[in-house]
Amino acid sequence: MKVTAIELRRIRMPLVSPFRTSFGTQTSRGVLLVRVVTPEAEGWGECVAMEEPLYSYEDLETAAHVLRSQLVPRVLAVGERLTAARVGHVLEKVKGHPMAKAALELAVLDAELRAAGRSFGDSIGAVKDTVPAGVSVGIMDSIPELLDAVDGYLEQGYVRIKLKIEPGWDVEPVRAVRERFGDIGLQVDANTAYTLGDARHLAKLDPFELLLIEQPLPEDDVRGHAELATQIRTPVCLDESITSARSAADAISIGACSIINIKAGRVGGYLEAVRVHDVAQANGIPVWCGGMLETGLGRAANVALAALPGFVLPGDTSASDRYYRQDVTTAPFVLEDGHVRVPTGPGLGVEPDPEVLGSLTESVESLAVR
Ligand code: SMG
Ligand code: MG
Repeated sequence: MKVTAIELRRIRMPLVSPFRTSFGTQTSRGVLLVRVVTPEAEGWGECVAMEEPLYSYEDLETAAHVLRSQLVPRVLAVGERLTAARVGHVLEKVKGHPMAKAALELAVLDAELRAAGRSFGDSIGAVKDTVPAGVSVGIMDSIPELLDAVDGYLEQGYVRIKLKIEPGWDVEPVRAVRERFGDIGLQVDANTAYTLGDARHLAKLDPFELLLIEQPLPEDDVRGHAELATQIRTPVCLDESITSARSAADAISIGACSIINIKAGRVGGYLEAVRVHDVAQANGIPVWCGGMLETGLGRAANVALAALPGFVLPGDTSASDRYYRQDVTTAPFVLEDGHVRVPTGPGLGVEPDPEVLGSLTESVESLAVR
């Protein structure tokens, strides 16, 4: 494929409500979008890095830097033999920066598929028309506030609730939600806020029959998760620790997780995300699709990924209005009976609205194409 232009665009989207996790509070989402232009079609990729390196070490600046200085030049150097399948291989020599790599690969893949008139879902093996939607609920100032928020989401039809937890906000909020709402699908996410020394405390979550506890320990403490899994009854799910299909195989082999949260940005792209899914499926490990507060562009790809057969748990694939009053795509993702629909049009199957995009844009950088 011949690439005639590549553009990096920074946008800012106000969140409908602040989102607090163990590493901080967000009131808006800064997003880096990658646009790849070819004579036949253009493609979009969304970089899920955050403004600060608190979820993982990447941030919007490091992503833009490595795209500009390393990733885009390497991809362009391939010339007309460029295909989406080659992008991962071409970028392999550059260490790290999975979120930046994933965004570029997605933009190339989207352009390729739009040119071929093929949907992203079909190309990666989606087998469902709709996927069940869970919702991730941030840490709140008080339990009544949390119960109100959860009540609202259940009212809208979300089929699973995930509570963000941290030391000081764990057993009591979980107890309150269980007592008030009964037998709902309920899980928690600690974003690395605990240590193995907290095992006895985390075992206090056992009576609440949670679907899983996500990433309680630091991302490099894979062995610690394996040990923790022997000390608590709640199934251990890894998010931050799983950075590739190989690391998934390793974590599974030592019993560090019985469930995996798959995020394409964290593993360097959707094609590697599919390989993580395949490894998990071969080992009988259920997976679900994580979220990084994506716009409609990244959400389209996530919803398609969540339609693969091994995604047997509801994902953090909520409707657009859970995050944004105005999404960047012409049609927002909406909840239909607790599900969101997998796009079927060419490529990502969604279109950015030029006016909305323009109004949200902070900067656009055109990268030179020889
Ligand atoms: O996209 O609905 C979403 C957010 C889901 O909780 C979510 N993501 O660790 O899983 C996670 C977090 C990472 C982002 S927190 C700002
Ligand atoms: Mg998580």
